[in-house]
Amino acid sequence: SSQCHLKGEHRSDCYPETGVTEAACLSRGCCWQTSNVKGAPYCFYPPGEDYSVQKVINNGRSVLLTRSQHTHWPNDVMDLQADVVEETSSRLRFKIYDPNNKRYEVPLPLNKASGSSQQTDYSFTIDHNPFGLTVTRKSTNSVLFDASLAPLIFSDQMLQISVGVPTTNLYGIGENRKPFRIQLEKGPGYSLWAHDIIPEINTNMYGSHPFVVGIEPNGDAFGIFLINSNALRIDVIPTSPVTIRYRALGGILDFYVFTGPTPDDVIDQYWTLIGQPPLPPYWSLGYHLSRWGYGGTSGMNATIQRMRNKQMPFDTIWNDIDYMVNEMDWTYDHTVYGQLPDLVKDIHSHGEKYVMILDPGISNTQPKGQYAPYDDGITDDIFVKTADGSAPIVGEVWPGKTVFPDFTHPKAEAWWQKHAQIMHAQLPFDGIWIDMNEPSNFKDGSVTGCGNNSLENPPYTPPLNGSSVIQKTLCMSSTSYGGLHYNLHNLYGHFEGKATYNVLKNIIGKRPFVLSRSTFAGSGNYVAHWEGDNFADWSDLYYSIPEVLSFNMFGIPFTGVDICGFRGDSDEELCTRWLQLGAFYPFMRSHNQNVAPDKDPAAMRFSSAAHDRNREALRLRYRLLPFLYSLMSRRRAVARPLIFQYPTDSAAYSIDRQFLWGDSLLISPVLDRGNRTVNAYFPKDTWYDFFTGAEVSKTGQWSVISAPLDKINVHLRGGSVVPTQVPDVTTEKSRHNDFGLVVASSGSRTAQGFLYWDDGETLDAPFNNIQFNLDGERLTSTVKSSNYATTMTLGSINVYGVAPAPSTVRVNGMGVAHFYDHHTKALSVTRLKVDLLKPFVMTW
Ligand code: MIG
Repeated sequence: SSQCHLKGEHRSDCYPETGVTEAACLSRGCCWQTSNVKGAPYCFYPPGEDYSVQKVINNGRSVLLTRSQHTHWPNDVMDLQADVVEETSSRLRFKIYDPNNKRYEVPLPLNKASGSSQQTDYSFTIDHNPFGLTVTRKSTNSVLFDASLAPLIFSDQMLQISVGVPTTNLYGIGENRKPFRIQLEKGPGYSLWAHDIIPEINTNMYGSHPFVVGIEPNGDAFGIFLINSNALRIDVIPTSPVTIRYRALGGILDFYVFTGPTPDDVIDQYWTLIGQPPLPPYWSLGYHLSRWGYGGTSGMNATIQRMRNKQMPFDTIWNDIDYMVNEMDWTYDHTVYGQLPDLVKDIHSHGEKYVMILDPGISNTQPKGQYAPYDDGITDDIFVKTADGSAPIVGEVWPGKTVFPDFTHPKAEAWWQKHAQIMHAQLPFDGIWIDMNEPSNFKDGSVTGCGNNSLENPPYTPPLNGSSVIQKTLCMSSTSYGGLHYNLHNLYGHFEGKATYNVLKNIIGKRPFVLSRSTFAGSGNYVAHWEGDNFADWSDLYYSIPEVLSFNMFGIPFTGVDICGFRGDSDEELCTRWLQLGAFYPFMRSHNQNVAPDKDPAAMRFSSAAHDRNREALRLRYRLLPFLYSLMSRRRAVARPLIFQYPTDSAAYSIDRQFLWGDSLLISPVLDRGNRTVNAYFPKDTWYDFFTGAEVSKTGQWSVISAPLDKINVHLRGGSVVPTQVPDVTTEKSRHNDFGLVVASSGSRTAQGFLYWDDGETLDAPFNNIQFNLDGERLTSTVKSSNYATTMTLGSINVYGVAPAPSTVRVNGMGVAHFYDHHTKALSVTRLKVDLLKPFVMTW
């Protein structure tokens, strides 16, 4: 019909499932027209059949909507309300919901702004017929969020909205494996549905983070967050403007738009809403040693001994599921792991820490009275139940048949704590690793399958691994205290993480360390994250960077991947390169599958030359820990893409083979076998080789730089001061060593930096904060805070970009011996004994 003439970019897909035909399309009452526009659907909703505004209320900030015709999706909500709330000057909330029947909403405490903001960086317009909303950046008139493009669909199990955005530079949407910048030319789509699957392109992975950041051509940035925990499909369609099409299988449409304007501002605005991650314990910033299948304490001991013998820094040793009896939580195997309590004592006496794994599945097949975690859970009634609520739903995981704790249940945390405490009395663990919390189930739904209903078989299912929502997880109709698994699935790991964090905090009375595989927006308040079951090859080495950068946007900066790869074999070159890059993951852990050969840095099958290189990578990590800790203390992203620092540099849009730590260090790893050079981009700025102080001569361009096997390229941005510390074999030791400063002079011969320091473990610890400032030939410190009583000695200072050669160097007025390299223009002073808790002055 004539009303079906609609330009491709304005069409809204009426047949998102596969197998569309003209007949099938028309039978839905939709339009069928071919199109040359890439990504445009042939089958689309007729324009005009959409919601329109019936009534404006609340001073133009809320509207009542209605539609006259049903869509083909079951149970359209015909009457809706949409609210626009100007929450802060840089944050707008846009919520579409059913005003007559309360629907499921994500039960997370967002940091709600107190009131309506008067002064905003944005304006908004509501279109009436059809209904639409646009949000415009006032300073540039750029339309950041254009939800007026296509019909809105709001049926019970299929909600769809399309949002136009003013840029092709988009980042975020996870957890999915992909290059850091969303590759628009591929018209990509992402399904967000927590799933136990090996990391692969185009598949839904362990967590859900419906957050995207856009960087406009002028460098202004904005963010869009849809808070919805149902299964989501987010397609990024290369129309003009680019369309982000959201489909949700339930809940409501609840958006937050952040206006930046810098990329860091956007991240800050997002984190302010979902929660800023707490500072982790200092030891957890050290290197973590883990594998599945040590074969008992003897195997653990062998690994520990070779690490210690070779003076390789590490802070922790971890146990995977093989430490348990029959893989049952809160047990340990009294045969091959019988010595574990003694080993943990030995670990602690060396200043090392112990972390072990827990899976959510609780065995329900033990004789009554034999397995208290199950018996108590039944008494407390805290397991996820079948659809009718009559009994716990039974799945199968490592211990065989299991039931699943309902961490939304008010009694679940006390139950978890009771068993943690009993275990802790025998094995005083320092951190907890929670795995399989998508939740993963070896059976689809349950051991007896699921009912046949619209929850298990929703009218629309996004492309999913296994193509079904129940694949490798619980039935959608199973019930928790907080509601249906259908709604809560993507939050299972989040609630387990929260409970585990609280329990650990209660037991040890210090900052908890919890590592979780499944996460949701806000999980960074409780947990660190790793990428799951990656593979020991070079491509997985590369994909670790987008993963780490994305999670630094998602509010879980404390992220890494299994160094050297979890699955498969590896060789010493790959492991060395991975340790070098891994030294710059905020969370640095090696882990290994049970069937894979040893890949630890001191593995016997690696040459002693490889051992030396690996030790260097670990020592570099430990040397930089005070800087990493200081970065983490800011509660901001730690690992950052270049584009966040140089948002107007179009050459940096797609760079994800290099990244920054804070705004100071540029890390340019080797990501290919055999390479002894790196093609690295240096944004227009001043850059120095971190190790030699030599200035990079050409910036604003790509350069091939040398990268021998024993070196990772790290460059320091002019204008930065990086605090370091003499490395040692554990953080307990290194924390007592001398500090150092590496100071990089900017073009205007200035530099700034700071050192945050506390006892590394106390909650709300008193802290010291020392700021450093370079101004020409004068470096000074200011002690901003000195509430943590300790000794902090500055042993060395390196200043890069010093010219002309200094004749005398004074520290606190006293002449000191110095070394000046005429070639690199680096000035260094060593053997200092400066008290960092008093202001100092260095002049030359
Ligand atoms: O079904 O506990 O991602 O790190 O070694 C595999 C065994 C279960 C998956 C985790 C991996 C861990 C493994 N686990």
